[in-house]
Amino acid sequence: MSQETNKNNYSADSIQALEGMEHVRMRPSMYIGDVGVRGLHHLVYEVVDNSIDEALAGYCDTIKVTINEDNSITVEDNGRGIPVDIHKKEGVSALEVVMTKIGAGGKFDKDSYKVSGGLHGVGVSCVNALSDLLRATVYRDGKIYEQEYSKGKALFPVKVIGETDQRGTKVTFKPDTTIFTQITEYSYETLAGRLRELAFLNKGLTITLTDAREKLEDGSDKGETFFSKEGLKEFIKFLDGNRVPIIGDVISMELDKGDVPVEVALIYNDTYAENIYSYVNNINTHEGGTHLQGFRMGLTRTLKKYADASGMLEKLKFEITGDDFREGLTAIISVKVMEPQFEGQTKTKLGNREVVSPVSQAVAEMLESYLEENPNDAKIIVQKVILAAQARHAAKKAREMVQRKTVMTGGGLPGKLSDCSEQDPTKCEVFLVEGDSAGGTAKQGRDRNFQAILPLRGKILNVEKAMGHKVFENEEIKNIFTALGVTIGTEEDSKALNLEKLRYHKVVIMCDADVDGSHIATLILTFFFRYMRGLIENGHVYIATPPLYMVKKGQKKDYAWTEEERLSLIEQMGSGSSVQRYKGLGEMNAEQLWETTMNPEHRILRKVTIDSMQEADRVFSMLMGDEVPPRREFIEKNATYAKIDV
Ligand code: 0RA
Repeated sequence: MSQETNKNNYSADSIQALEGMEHVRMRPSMYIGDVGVRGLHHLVYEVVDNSIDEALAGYCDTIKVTINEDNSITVEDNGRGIPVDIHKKEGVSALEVVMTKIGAGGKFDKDSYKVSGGLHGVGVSCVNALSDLLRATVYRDGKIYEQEYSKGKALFPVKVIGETDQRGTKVTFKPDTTIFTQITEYSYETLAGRLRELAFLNKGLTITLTDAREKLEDGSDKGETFFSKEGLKEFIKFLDGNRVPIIGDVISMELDKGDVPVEVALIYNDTYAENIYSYVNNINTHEGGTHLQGFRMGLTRTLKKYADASGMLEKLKFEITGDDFREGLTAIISVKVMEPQFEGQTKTKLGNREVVSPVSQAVAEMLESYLEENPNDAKIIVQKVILAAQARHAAKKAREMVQRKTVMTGGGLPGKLSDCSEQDPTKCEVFLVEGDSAGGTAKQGRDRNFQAILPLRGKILNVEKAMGHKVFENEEIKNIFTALGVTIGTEEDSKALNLEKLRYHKVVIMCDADVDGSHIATLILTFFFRYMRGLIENGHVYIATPPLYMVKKGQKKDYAWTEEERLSLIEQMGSGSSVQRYKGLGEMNAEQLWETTMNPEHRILRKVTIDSMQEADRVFSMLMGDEVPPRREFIEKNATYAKIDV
C-alpha cells in the first residue's frame, strides 16, 4: 500500500475506515504477506516497529517483548506514550485513531523521523484487525489509560484506570485463530533472531524477550536481553564468529551524507565466500538495490585506487573485477531512507536512485582513511584480492573445460550416473548417494523410470575452504554439475546460475543417518548454498531420511525414525520382537531402501529452504570452518540442517 493511499484512507470518513478493517480481515495476505508462520510473527514486528520509531525519535531506550502463556504477545516501551487526547477531525482519541484506522500510524506527528516500519509498513491497526483481542495501555501525564478492541473494533472509549509516574505504551494482542489457522504458536527462536538483529541495527536500544510459556529450573521465565553498544561492528563479530579474520579488527563507520544516514561495517576472513547483508530502515533487503550498488562502487573504487598506487598489481596479467574485491568479505550496510521505494519479487530491493552516491561516498571516505592508517591490513587485503583474481582466472578456464566437455560429448553424462528413462525434468529425481556401495543398493532399489542415482565417493570437497578453481577441478563436483545439467557463469556475471537445462526437479541428498552422514550432507549443502543457491531457493533440494531402526517379529517388520516410534513399535508387536539399528544405508538391502527411503508413497523427504540467510550462513561456517569443537558438538546435538530446513 503506497503512502498516498494511506493518506487518503486517513482522511476518509469512519465508515470507509471500518471497511478498511474489514478488508484487512478479508485479505490479510495483502497486508502482512501470508497467514502462516511468517504472517503470525509479522504481527509482532509491526508492533515492535512502532516502539522502534519512538526510540529513533530519541524518546525511548527499552522495549520489552513477552510471549504470554496463552500465546498472546505483549510489547511494552518507555517512550512518550501514544497521545490519548481527542483527535479533532475524528472526534475520538488519537489512540483509537492509531489503533482502528488503516494507515493512521504515527503519522500525526509531522516531526517524527519515521524511518522504521515493517516490510509492508501497514501499522498497528492491521495487527488489531487480525486480533481476537488487543489491549492498549498508555502511561502518560501521571495517568494510566486503557482501551480494548476485538477484531479491530473498540470495545469502549479510552478510560483512565489508575495513576502512574511512568511513561510509555503497552500493547497486548492475541492473534485471531480463525485467520491464523495453520500455525498459532509463536517461535521463541524466530522472535529472538529478529529482536537480536534489531538490537544490532539500533545500538544503545535494550530489547528483552521473555517466554512465559517456558519456566527455567529456578521457576523464572525463559528470556534474553539484546543490547549492542557498538551496533554493526558487533553484528559482524556475531555473524563471522566462526571464521578466522585476516585483518586486525572490524572496519566500521557511520556517516550522514546528505539526507541519508549510512552505517557500514566489514571484515575480511580467510574463506572465499562473500556475505553482504543490507538493510533499509531496519528491513533486510534480500534483493539488494541502490544502497548495495553504492557500497560495491565505493569499495571497488577505493581498493582499486589503493592497489594501483601500491604497485602490487604490476605482475598481474589480467584485470581485477568487482568480484575479486569481495572474496572473504563479510559486510553489513544499513541506511535510513525517508521514503523508500521497494521493488523486486519480494519487495526487498531498494529502488531510490538518490541513495547510490551518498553510500558510495561514505564507504570510499571510510575505507580510504582506514587503509592509510592501517598499511599492514591494507597490504593483506590487496594480496587477498590478487589471489582472488588469479583464482577466478583459473576457475574460468576449469569451468570452460567442464562446459566444453558437456557440449562436445552431447550431454556427456558422468559414467557413474545411472540415469532414469523419463525425459521430462519435472518428473525426474536424482539421488546423490554417499559411497559406491550404497549407490549400488540404491541403483537396484530405485524406480528407474524416474529416479536416477549419482554415487559420490567419500567426502566431497569443502567449498567453504577451497579456492574457486579447486572447486571446478574436483571430480565429484564436476559430476554433480554435468549430471544436473546446470551451468554457472556468463560473460557479465561469473556467478550467475543457469537452471534452464536442469535435468531433475528433485535433487535428493541421501546419506547415512549418523554423524559422518550428516557431515557429508552438510558438505553437499554447502556446495549448493555457495554455487547453486538458486537450486535451493527454487525448492529443488531435498534430504532423504532413512529410518534408524527396523523392528521385527516373525514375518512382520516395520521401521522407526525416532526413539518414540521405536518404543511404540515394540509395544505394538509385543514380546519376542527384535530391533535392528541401522548404522548406515549399507545395512539395508535394495528392497528395504526403496520401501523406507525412496518410494514416494512412504518416504520422508525434507525440503531444504533458506529461511534466514544469515542463520544458514552461520551454521554452514561453523560446520565447515576451522573451529572443530563447536562443530562436533553441533553435529552431535542436531540434525545438521536443523536451522535451514523448515
Ligand atoms: C506520536 C506522538 C507521540 C507519541 C507517539 C507517536 C508514540 C507512538 C507509539 C507507538 C508505540 N509506542 C509509541 N510511543 C509513542 C507523542 C508526542 C508528544 O507526547 O508530544
